[in-house]
Amino acid sequence: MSGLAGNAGAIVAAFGRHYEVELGDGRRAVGYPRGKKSLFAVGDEVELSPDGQITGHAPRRSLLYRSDAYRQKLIAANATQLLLVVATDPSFSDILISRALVAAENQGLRTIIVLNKCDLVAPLNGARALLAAFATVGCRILELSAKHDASPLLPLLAGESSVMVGQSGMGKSTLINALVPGAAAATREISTALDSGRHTTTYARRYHLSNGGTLIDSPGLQEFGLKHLTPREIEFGFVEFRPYIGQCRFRDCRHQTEPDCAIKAAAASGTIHRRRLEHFRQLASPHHDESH
Ligand SMILES: Nc1nc2c(ncn2[C@@H]2O[C@H](COP(=O)(O)OP(=O)(O)OP(=O)(O)O)[C@@H](O)[C@H]2O)c(=O)[nH]1
Ligand SMILES: [Mg+2]
Ligand SMILES: [Zn+2]
Repeated sequence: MSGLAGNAGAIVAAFGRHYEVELGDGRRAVGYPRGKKSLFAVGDEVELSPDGQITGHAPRRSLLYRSDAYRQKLIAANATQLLLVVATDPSFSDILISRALVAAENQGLRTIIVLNKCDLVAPLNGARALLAAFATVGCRILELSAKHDASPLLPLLAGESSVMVGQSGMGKSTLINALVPGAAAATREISTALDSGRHTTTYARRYHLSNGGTLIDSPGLQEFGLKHLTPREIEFGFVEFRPYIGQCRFRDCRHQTEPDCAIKAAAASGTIHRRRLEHFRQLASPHHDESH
């Protein structure tokens, strides 16, 4: 590991107040942050003191995180690829996709949108219609059914450090179980009416794939706050806007109500999807940062 001596390894599970660390020789150790704050994420390369304190971490190649007015929530460090998992059922939030795309784009992560549960026929076309807004954002959209065959995803994960993000119940852990033999990630199977145990994922864990990639399962999220990003960084996350940037009448155009806005014109002509302009306007307007 570059720059780290001693007991060094990668964080493979994050429990909030402590971490599971995979050491260079394959052994697992428990790591504790020095202060109260959890400043590390799955994927971080850390150094442990003999008593398990995390004494340092290697520079990060990427850090996927979200933030609200009060705090940051680290999702994954050193990932190369984001898998945004949505499903035909239950329904998903499309602005949450735009939010996660902005965060990923600003950290140099490639994104794949996975539409899971395509075996459920009735809600399939509705889900596809909601995803149509993302057809021109430069990320692949993969349809599959984790329950029946998750293998189409596997070649896209080879050699990559991927992290799955999505709302609860979309099937992230089911995908893990389909792709990683023996993973036994807890999924939300509700077997009987008395079963109150909804086995929702409560902490992030990284798994090794047979093709050399790694894949992180993370707890479902309902919000993806971008308080840490400036309006320009949010704009940067809307890749299909780029050909039009600099073509508005005003150089500092926010693409809201300004006249002669090239983005607005592109949305009117259909080159930019109307929903994406709506998402941009909500995200770039500070008072609406947490609205959906
Ligand atoms: N019909 C169908 N159901 C699926 C499929 N994939 C997952 N499910 C079901 O969806 C439910 C939720 O799956 P999970 O894998 O626990 O979802 P999750 O995204 O990990 O949820 P959180 O851990 O709460 O974030 C379970 O009952 C799964 O059996 C699929 O391809 N088809
Ligand atoms: Mg889960
Ligand atoms: Zn404009």
